[in-house]
Amino acid sequence: PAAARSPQCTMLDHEGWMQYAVQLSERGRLSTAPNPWVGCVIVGGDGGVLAEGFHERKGGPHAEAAALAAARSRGITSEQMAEACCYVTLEPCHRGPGKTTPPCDEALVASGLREIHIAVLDPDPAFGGGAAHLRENGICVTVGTGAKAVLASLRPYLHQRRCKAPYVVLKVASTLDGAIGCEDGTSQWITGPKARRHAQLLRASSQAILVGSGTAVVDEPRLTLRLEDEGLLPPGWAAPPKPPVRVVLDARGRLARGALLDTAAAPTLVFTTAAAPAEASLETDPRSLPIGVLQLMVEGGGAVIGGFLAEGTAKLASGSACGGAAQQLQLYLGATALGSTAQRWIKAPLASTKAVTHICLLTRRARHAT
Ligand code: AOF
Ligand code: ZN
Repeated sequence: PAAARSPQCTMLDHEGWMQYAVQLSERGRLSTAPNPWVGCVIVGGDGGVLAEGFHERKGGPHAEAAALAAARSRGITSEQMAEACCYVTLEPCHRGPGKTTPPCDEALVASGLREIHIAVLDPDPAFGGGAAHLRENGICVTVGTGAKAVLASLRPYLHQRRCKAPYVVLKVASTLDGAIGCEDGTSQWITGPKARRHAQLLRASSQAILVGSGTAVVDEPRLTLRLEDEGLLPPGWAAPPKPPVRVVLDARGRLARGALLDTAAAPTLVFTTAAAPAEASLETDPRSLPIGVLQLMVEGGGAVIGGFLAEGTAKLASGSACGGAAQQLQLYLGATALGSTAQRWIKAPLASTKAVTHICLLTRRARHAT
C-alpha cells in the first residue's frame, strides 16, 4: 500500500531538488564507469538539506548509501527521516547477482524515509526492481521527477545498458568550408584553447578513444589526459581512476612505432586484419585492459569518422532501436585551416538520417579538401 504523502514534501520544489541531485551526480561522471553516476539529496521537513551524496567509483558507496551515511554521521533521527523527502537521479539498486555493494532499496527502507522521488528507472536488468521494492514497503515513490535532465546527463550509461554497446561520440574539428586538415599537417590546430579544453573533458568522460592508423601515424597523438596539469577538473569532481584505453583501427598493420605503443601512459588496443604483415601483430595482455566502456570517443581521421557515419546511416535506415554506429557528434568549427581557432562547437545527437547525411557530406568534402 502506498503511504500517505507527507504534507511537507508536497510543499517542496521537486524538480529543483532533482536538478541539485543531478549536479551532485555529475561529480562522479569521470570516475564511476562501468557504474552510472548518481546523485542523492535528502531534504528535511523544514525544507533544508539533511544529507547528500554521490557515487564516486565502482566498489564504493552508491549515492543513496553515501547520503544515508552522511545523515547518520550528522545524528539525523528516524523521526526526521519520516518527515523528509529523498531525491535520487537513478532508481535505487535491488539485490542481484554480481553486485559489489549492499542494495540501496533495502537501506532506504531501513532508514525510515517515507517519500522518494526517482528521476529514471535503472535499465540494468540485473539490479532493477528497486522502485517496486520501496513501494511494497510502504514508501511513497514518484518516478519521473526531473527525468529530462537525467536522461540527458546519463545518456551514455542508459544507452550502454539498453543496447549492450558503448555510446559513441564522434569528435570532428572542421573549418567552416569543411576541411579537417591540410596535406602538410600545418592545420593541426583548427581548435582554439577553449575547444581543446572541452575536448579534454570529453576524453576524460570516455573510457576508450579510437583513431584510425592514418591519424596515429601522421599526427602521433598521445591520446592521454592532461586534466590535472591544466586545472581542467571541475571543482568537486572525482578524477578518472584510469586513463582511457586507446584503440587503433589498423587494418594493414601500419602502426609499427610511435607514442600510442608506449603503453606506460595508457593501454592500447590495436585492431588489424589478415591484410596486416605478421610482424605487425602485437601481444596485449587482456588483463591490463579496463572493462566497461560506457562512452567511446572517436577522434578521427576523416575516413574513420566517415565509416562510422556511413554505417550509422544504414542502421538508421533499417530502423534499429539503438540508432547507428555513433550517437553524438561534437563538431568544433574554425574559420580557416591555417592559423584558425575554433572556440565554438556544436553538439548534435545523431538520431536522424537527415543529420547523418548532412555530416557525411561535410566529412566527404573534408576528405577531398585535405
Ligand atoms: C544505485 N545508486 O549510486 C548507483 C547504482 O556492483 P555495485 O554494487 O556497485 O552495483 C552496480 C549496479 O548498481 C550498476 O550496474 C547499476 O545498475 C546500479 N548503480 N545504483 O542505487 C548508485 N551507481
Ligand atoms: Zn545502489
